[in-house]
Order: sequence, then structure tokens, then C-alpha cells
Amino acid sequence: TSEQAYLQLLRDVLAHGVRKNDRTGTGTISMFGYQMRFPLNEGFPLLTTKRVPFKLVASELLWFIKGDTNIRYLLENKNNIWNEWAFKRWVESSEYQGPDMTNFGLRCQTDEAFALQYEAEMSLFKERILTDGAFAAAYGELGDVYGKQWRAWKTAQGDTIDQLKDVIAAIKSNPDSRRLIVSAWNPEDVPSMALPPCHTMFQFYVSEGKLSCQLYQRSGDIFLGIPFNIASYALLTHLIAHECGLGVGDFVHTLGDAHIYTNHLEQIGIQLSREPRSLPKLSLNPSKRSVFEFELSDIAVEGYDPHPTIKAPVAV
Ligand code: UFP
Repeated sequence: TSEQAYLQLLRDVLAHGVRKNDRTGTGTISMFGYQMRFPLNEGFPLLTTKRVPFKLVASELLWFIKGDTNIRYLLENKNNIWNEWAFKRWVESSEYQGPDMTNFGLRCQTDEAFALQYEAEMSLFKERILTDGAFAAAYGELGDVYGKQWRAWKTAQGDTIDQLKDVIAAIKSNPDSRRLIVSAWNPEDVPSMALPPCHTMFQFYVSEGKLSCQLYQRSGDIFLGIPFNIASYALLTHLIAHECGLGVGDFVHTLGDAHIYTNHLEQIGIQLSREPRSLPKLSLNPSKRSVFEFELSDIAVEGYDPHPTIKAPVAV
């Protein structure tokens, strides 16, 4: 199956990657420039050699598509993947009165007493985001993240560009266009961003009635990030193809700095020892047309029977 493209990436970087230091201080084995291709009609590329949490992929993508940049929607869907970025802003604000949370990511890994304190503060924070609208507006907001750049890119004139809506309209009206691009990398915003976009830009391509998508990802954590990213862009391609009345072609995943963190090697050994199973199928509610109308309950994967989850530390 097309999962082999990912397993081959693991093997190639293990065999040919070079040792490289990184921002997080963890250490990586890295390769520069790599491309994988996932023919989407062969099955939905949700890895089977370990469980990938599809509901989290789908709710995050719908959050981007809505142009939402506030973690409240994610929390309402039990999705915690962006919490740390909002929490950081909260504990660094003058309104925060709790225990000192400086460098919480790193300290949690080495100090168990602190980790408990952090968890208590984080659950208070989440509860308040969910129940207090004014608090959510002030501290759930992440600013210039994907939803903002996709749906409301700001222009020099002071208005905004809806890149996603425009690209969907262009796919319908001019499918042979070679300009079907959405960019998340806004150099004006990068200096003030906690996490400059990893998914820098993506391009669509239509041929023989099928929609393909290529993503340029500047930086990829091969074990933890990439399996999630593959599923997310495969889903985006399906959703847009669905709206445009097209079939699905390939998802082409192009990587800049493709790296394995050195504290993921044992987990990768386990994953590579497993036999891939057949890929699941994606099912979209046929009564919804526009990508902007889709809700989480309209999206499901069928026949997903993966090997168990493999836990690994996230580099922060
Ligand atoms: N990363 C991913 N995929 C993502 C995401 C982050 O692989 O969707 F948001 C990883 C890549 C890298 C780190 O290991 O997070 C970002 O760090 P940097 O900005 O230094 O590249």
C-alpha cells in the first residue's frame, strides 16, 4: 500500500541522514529534500503500523478551514494539540496569578512535582476557556496561525484575502491553472509567531477529472508530526475534490528538513518491525457539498484496523 512510502522515508533517513542539532536541543538525524507520493484512490493514507488519531486530524483541519484561530473549538472537540501555545500566552500575561510556569515544556520532562502543578494549571485553563467567553476571547486566541493565513491573509491595503475560497473557485473555473496555490508563510508575521508554519504552502493540480495536492513542508518530525500531516492534507484534498465534483488523484508530500529525533529511535524500530495492513476508506456525508459546511460528524474513516499506538516524547 502507499504506507510503504512513509516506511521508506523512515528507512532512508535512518540509513542516509546526518546528525544535526536543532532548536529544541534534542538532536536529530536529518535529510534535506524528500518526496513521498500517496495515490488517494488506493485507500486513505492513515498509517496502520501505528494508530494515528484521525478525529484529532479532522477537527484540526475543520478548525483551519473555518478560519478559526481560537482553541475553544478544539477543546469543545476534545482536541488538545494546540493547548500549550495558548497556555504560554496566558501564564506569561500580567493577569496570571498562579505558580511560576516559565519553561513549562522542558521542566515537565525532568521535574515530576512540577509536572503535576502544570497539569493542574492546564486543566483550570482549559475549563475557563470552555466556560468563560471573555477569557476565551483574550487567551484562547493564537493569532496568525493557519486559519488566519488561509481565510484572512491581510493585505497592504488593510483588507483580507480568502485564499481557500479563491483556490476552490479557481479549481472549478480554471482547473488547468498552474497557479492553484495557498500560502501560509507570511514573512511579515513570522518574527512574532511562536511556531512559524511548518506547512509553508500547497498547490492543487487537476487532470483526468482528479484533484491532486502537493504540500511543501519546511520542517517535519518524521515519527510524530508527519503521519498526522499526511492524513490532514489527504483529507483536505478529498474535501475539496468532493466540493468540486472531482475524483482524487495523488497527495504529494515534499519535505525540507526531514528529521528523526534521536529519542524516537526505539519507537521507530518497533514500527518498522510491524506488517502494514490494508488502508481504511474515507467516507464523507454526501448531502454536504461545500467544504465550509462540513462538521466532524460528516467525516469518518471505515475499516481502520491499525497496530497499537506508539508513545514518544514531543520535542518542544
Ligand atoms: N512539526 C511537524 N509537523 C507539524 C508541526 C510541527 O512535523 O505539523 F506543527 C515539527 C517539525 C519540527 C517542529 O520538529 O515541529 C517545529 O520546529 P521548527 O520550527 O524548529 O522547525
